Amino acid sequence: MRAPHQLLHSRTRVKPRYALLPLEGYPPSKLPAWPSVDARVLASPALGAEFAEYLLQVKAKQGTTHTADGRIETFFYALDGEFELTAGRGAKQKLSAGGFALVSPADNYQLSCVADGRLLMLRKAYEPVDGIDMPHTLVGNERDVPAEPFMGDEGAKLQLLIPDRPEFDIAMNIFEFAPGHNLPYVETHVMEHGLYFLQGKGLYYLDDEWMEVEATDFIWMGPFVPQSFYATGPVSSKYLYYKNVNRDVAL
Ligand code: UGY
Ligand code: MN
Repeated sequence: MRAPHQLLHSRTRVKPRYALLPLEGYPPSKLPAWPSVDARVLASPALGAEFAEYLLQVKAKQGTTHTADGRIETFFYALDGEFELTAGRGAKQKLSAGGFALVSPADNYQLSCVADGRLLMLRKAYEPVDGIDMPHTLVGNERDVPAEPFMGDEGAKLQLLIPDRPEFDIAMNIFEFAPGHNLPYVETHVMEHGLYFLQGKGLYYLDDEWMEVEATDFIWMGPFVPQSFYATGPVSSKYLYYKNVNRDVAL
């Protein structure tokens, strides 16, 4: 943390189509559903996003109780610490580092913290489609999800935490790049991203500029923002990102 008398340089960028938020400058606030928990809203409609994403710093015995509204689905990913989740009529499940859950809009849930830790939470209005059933709650851990080379590059591995099936309108993926590896092109697409940088550092291309990024940064990428990435090292770079998928354009 910078001493108060030092110069105020910042990598923070908030633009109409993207945002880079290094968390060092982001003070926590409180949410009614998470009593006493330090919460940072990383993305929301106020930024331009069509979803909400949060970083929650949770202490043992803190947590939340949620009543299903049939509309909002919620994704959790444990960065560290230990949590217990009960969703719908399912059994109590443990979430520790790398553990994740996508809770169906149809399920009540209770989440409590057993050992202090950080949780990423993402909320989105589920987009129903006639003839496709809403998915059930899904719980897993990244260590059980296969990592596939991206477009043939063994140094760029992609894990899909949520199956790519029509009932799911959300992808939550982990990308890991060995030092020196990169996304193979500047991609531009209708889907948006909420990206949390888990490990390492590198250069992110957003719109028309290269920017330095590192672990704990958050990036929002709106629809059609040109984007790419180089991992610089010395350790591999790893990020978890949200993407809206498997739905047509609403007109
Ligand atoms: O899935 C994606 O769109 C991914 N290749 N984007 C990204 O990493 N910025
Ligand atoms: Mn992308």
